[in-house]
Amino acid sequence: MKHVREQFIAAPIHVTGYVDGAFAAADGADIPVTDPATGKQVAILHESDADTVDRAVRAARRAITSGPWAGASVAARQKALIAVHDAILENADELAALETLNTGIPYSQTRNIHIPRAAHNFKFFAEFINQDGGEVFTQEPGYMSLVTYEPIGVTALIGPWNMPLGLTAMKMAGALAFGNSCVVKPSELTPLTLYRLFEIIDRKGIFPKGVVNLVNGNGAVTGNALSAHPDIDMVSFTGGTETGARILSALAKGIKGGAMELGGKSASIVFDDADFDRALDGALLGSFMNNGQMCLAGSRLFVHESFADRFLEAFTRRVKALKVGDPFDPATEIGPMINRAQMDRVIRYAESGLGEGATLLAGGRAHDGLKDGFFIEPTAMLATSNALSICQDEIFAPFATIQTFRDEDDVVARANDSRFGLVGYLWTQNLERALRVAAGIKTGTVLINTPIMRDLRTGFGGIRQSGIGREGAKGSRAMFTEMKSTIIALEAPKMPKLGAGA
Ligand code: TXE
Repeated sequence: MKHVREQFIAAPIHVTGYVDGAFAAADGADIPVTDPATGKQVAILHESDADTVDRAVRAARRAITSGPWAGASVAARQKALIAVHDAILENADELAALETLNTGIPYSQTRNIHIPRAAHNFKFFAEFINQDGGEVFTQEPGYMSLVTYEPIGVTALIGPWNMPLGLTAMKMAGALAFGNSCVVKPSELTPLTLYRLFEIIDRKGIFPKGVVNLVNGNGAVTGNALSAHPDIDMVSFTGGTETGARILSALAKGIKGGAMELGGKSASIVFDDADFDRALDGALLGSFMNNGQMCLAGSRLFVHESFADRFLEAFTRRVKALKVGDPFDPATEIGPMINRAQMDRVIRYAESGLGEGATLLAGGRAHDGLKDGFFIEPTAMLATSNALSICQDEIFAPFATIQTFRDEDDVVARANDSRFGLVGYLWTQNLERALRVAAGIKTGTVLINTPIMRDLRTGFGGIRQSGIGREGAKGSRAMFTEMKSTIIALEAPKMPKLGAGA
């Protein structure tokens, strides 16, 4: 699959938008798209300007007010979703190669985890809408009340760069399953896989015109034009907390809502009764998978002091042994950071950690990797206090902090001492402790004795600055539908008759 790199460096592809069933002309500003492993340009992104965004939103509106998608049957929506699922799997090798080329995530992870999961989202929601229904209440004598869920309308789906296809596919699958149309905006850093998916969808003729639209470009231009557009009905966003706040203020002007899946700084607590090896393996995967660039990374470790020395020694040895290199190499465990700015930022965090009194256990520097790539050494630091910036800020990199603890209440308080609230990881073999601590952890998800597990039947999302809303079966329904209550009188209502005394 490495040949994909040579092919794209030799002939960078042109990425545009897809509006109303046709690829848009390459007319906006040119933005270079880079392979982070070599620093070389692999595509030219032609930015969608406000006019293109407006055409995309109008096409999406037409698609749900007239034409075959307006009121499309469950069977029709299922057929389209399964067709996307199949198309992703048929093209999995190429999509995984493009994802690796554009993000630097090891091919072993994009091919085996991310691309199959992107496909699975479409199958999951196709099955969910077959079972899903409204509710009927008959408790009030003389009345029947119905709760139905109607499509919310035109959805704007704005995605991040760390798992571009997988995370945005989840939004697309949910939005389309519940009968909406969408305008998708990938990150300007990583547009390749979604662009390729739209080419495949177009070639196969899966959706009627205007149901799925793609706009590409910077947040300040294309993203802003989309989230501030008066005719979108909601935004589902995954990305940084500051951007989420900006999008929410644009939505507030139209009294509209948004679902925000933002950053995290999740605590991973290893109690003295944990299975040592399982906790060690889990802590490593939870901090370093996907080059450490995961919103749900459990990279703020708390280790019980009774075996802290042994854990620190084993953890440090394994971090130093992580294989950094070409993400197309099957042996590679850590690829490059997404860009130079992110690489420099990680190194600055290691320096600030040292300045604040933390101890460097491993890494903290640039790594030779491939020439001109954005590689850093996987990093671990022993922190003296949870107040350090390396324990409070989302570094979004292969960077773990470790603190020790003695007391359960104290560690719960420190785990909750964060402006984020995405996930809490617990490692213990004591059931009572697991459930007691899980109840005390202030996050949207708690994972016990497992790293990075997602289950679409449950909801995933955060509290505090980690976001608003939950992605998953019923969470996505809440996000992508309007709940309507219809109340029917079954007999003449027993109510006062106004004006009946005349
Ligand atoms: O994301 P941005 P960035 C975190 C992580 C990372 C930080 C910043 O800590 O270091 O965020 O990353 C679009 N209106 N996460 O700056 O800017 C943008 O074009 C509308 C966590 O790259 O939030 C892109 O499509 N859209 C995370 C998307 O928002 C706008 C994933 C995300 O970009 C916009 C990624 C605007 N005004 C980063 N400005 C996670 N939760 O997994 C930007 N965008």
